[in-house]
Amino acid sequence: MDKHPADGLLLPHSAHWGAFRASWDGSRVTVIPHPADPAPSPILGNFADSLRHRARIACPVVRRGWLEQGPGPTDRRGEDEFVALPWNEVLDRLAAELQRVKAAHGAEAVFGGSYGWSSAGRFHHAQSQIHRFLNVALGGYVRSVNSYNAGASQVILPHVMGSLEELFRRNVTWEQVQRDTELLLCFGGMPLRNSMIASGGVTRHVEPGAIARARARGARFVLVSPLRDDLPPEAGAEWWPIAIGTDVALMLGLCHTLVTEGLHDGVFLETHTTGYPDFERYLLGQEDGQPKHAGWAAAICGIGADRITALARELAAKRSLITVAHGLQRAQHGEQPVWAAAALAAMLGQIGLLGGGYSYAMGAMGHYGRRPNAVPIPTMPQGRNGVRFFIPVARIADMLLNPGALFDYNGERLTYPDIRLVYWAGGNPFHHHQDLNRLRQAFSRIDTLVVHETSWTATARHADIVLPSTMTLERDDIGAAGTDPLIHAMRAIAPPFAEARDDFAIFTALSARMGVEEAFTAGRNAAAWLRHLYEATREALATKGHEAPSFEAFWERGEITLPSTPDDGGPLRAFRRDPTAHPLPTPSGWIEIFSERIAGFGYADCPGHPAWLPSTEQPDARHPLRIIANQPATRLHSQLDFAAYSQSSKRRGREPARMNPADAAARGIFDGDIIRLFNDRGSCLAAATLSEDVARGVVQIATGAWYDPLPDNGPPPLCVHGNPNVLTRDIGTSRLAQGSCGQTTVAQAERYEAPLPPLRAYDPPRGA
Ligand SMILES: Nc1nc2c(c(=O)[nH]1)N[C@H]1C(S)=C(S)[C@@H](COP(=O)(O)OP(=O)(O)OC[C@H]3O[C@@H](n4cnc5c(=O)[nH]c(N)nc54)[C@H](O)[C@@H]3O)O[C@H]1N2
Ligand SMILES: Nc1nc2c(c(=O)[nH]1)N[C@H]1C(S)=C(S)[C@@H](COP(=O)(O)OP(=O)(O)OC[C@H]3O[C@@H](n4cnc5c(=O)[nH]c(N)nc54)[C@H](O)[C@@H]3O)O[C@H]1N2
Ligand SMILES: [Mo]
Repeated sequence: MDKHPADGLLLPHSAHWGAFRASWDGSRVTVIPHPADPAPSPILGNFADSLRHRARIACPVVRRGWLEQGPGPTDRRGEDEFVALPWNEVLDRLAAELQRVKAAHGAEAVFGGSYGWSSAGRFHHAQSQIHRFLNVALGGYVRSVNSYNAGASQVILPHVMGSLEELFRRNVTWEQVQRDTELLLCFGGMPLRNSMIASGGVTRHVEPGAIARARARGARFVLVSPLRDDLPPEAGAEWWPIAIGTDVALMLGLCHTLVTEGLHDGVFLETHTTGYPDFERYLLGQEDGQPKHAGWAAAICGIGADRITALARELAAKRSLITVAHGLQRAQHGEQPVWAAAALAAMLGQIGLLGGGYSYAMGAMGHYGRRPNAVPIPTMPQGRNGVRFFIPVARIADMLLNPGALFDYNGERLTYPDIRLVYWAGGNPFHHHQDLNRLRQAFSRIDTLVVHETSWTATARHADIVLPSTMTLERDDIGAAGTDPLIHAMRAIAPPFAEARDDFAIFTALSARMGVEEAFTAGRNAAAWLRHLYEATREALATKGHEAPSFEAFWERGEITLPSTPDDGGPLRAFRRDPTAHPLPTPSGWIEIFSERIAGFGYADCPGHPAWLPSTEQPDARHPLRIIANQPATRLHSQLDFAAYSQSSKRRGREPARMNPADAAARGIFDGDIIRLFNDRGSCLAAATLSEDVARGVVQIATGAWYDPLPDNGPPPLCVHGNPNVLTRDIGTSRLAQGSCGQTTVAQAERYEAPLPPLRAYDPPRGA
């Protein structure tokens, strides 16, 4: 039993999936959701058995090959055994290795992009800590830009409407949806499992209530998605099971109907958009000889032409809101549905109206559809990065495999740096990246991989140096998100596991060895940092005349409430009212339905207006099934996959793969059978789960099952657990954004007849 001063006390804490009170009895965590949360996330259930699970990393370790032969390329990563070393020795060796790489190759040989969600606290935020450390200790690092969330939309939207964060985090709110919207057209849906999550956390999960109240008032939901449960039953949605990757054709069919029936808003297009005439020529087929009429769209997307024309009329007649899930743009040409939906909404002329227009990504996370805070939340300063190299985040394997190669990005021609050392804290590339067998090869090219982790993820297993981090429940922090009015005192409820240390403490010790401790810590310990970070928010509150409690008062109360911005529709409403006084941050200041700038880049895979560009990967005789690899309902990404609630979804320990009973019957697959999903890139096992909620020809397998390769079954090895990223394609969305294409791929499914291999993903590797 691990004793702690907080034993048995219920103390406030917060996670990306919500705020709560927790206590620790020496072996288990008890969690009580925050009283203000009308719909707490069941993902809270993953904390109970997490802190002392065997998957936790107990002490610092070094890969034997690295220790004995020194740094360098090797295909032993992920297979070698580890050697436990005392903290002092491992930190000495790591500091020396960082200094070697910096002296021999410069800071541009260090990739510290280190993408990942880590935990919700703003001080112990692993991303901020590692970036600050690398800036201070090495003068910088090769960084990554954009996210796996929104890799395509983050790049296209600023050209055509404005920044994703500025425009869409303050736009149509859930309050407006429940009061004003009459028709919601949801591409990819707004699944409650997804809106439960927000980076930094949300206290009140308002979405189920808002959807139910909108429907009770008479609002109608149309769900365009391969999965019926991408909207909750509360929505009572009409389900349009579209062929995956064909939404742009449907959108164009709707646009074509609007223009040919004179239902488009010519005044709005004239006064608030630029380039519509070019788009109209394309719609009418004057560019390529093919009118994009409803019948044309129907043949591509599998939705009847009559339904398309009827929906276009209904959209024009009602207060209509269009939403597009992030998932649609995590695909080849993912920029197009984001842009085509903007064009459709512009033609409807309701952008900026109460409850109408376009709310990109609404429902994809808890941040959207809320009122942002009127004062800044605490954030950890990261310092200055002196290295000019960067990559769009999902190009990591390309970068490691092709040093010196040129690539296109957003109108620029950039060079991949020659990376020798990769340093990760707070993310799991063997969760988030595509084509994991290729990623494995990429990691075999470098000299050294350093990972800070709480638990034995596949990324930690592939590292040369593994340093055990504390989990959020083991340290004090401040929980806050820019879209949640509550700031939480996150109190430590349990002592650190075994030899685990906070990332901040690890970087402080490394800084001391590298002669930069004072610059890294700024003379503060963790407790002093919490006060310091809180002070910025307190000052902003005081300046604006709000109650501004002292840090002690905040810590004692456990939370304080920040003022919110008004529900005023944000920049899009202001732009609608007066486009001259409140232009959008695009080159023209208007919504760009044709973009001169994008056209000027000359990319065939992202032309000057929204266009139907089919994926170059289509189902064929060998791989007739479409895979949807979407967000998991029972966890956040791969976090705490070993814990109780995530485990409750597994069958015979394997990740469930949902498929339509007709597709299962055609393959002799029964509910609960272990199946093998495979394509030319890789294969994984999964547990067949039959459901009429899945469109025919589709297999849905959530991301986040820990990669568990069976080495003697390859190459490439079989993942015996069910990580779909062994199947997905590692290509950019287009030369414009170079975003991730992880959402979908093609594969075949068959019953797995061989004896079921044991799962080893949660067992510590040899020597650890
Ligand atoms: N095929 C496919 N792939 C996808 C997606 C998809 O739709 N399909 N979605 C993508 C998306 S949207 C995203 S955002 C990514 C998510 O990818 P990631 O953000 O990399 O996934 P997480 O599992 O959240 O990884 C966070 C890691 O941080 C660790 N951690 C938690 N707290 C701490 C801490 O305090 N210190 C340290 N050092 N570590 C900590 C956790 O144990 C965990 O391993 O995945 C992407 N990958
Ligand atoms: N429980 C839980 N919630 C989460 C997360 C998590 O890991 N767990 N992750 C969070 C993060 S980091 C992010 S970025 C968001 C992600 O938000 P999204 O990316 O929007 O979420 P996904 O579940 O990947 O995709 C949403 C749906 O899009 C549908 N879809 C896929 N392809 C197509 C298509 O071609 N056409 C149409 N019409 N539909 C399609 C799929 O059926 C899928 O269920 O979720 C957040 N919420
Ligand atoms: Mo994400």
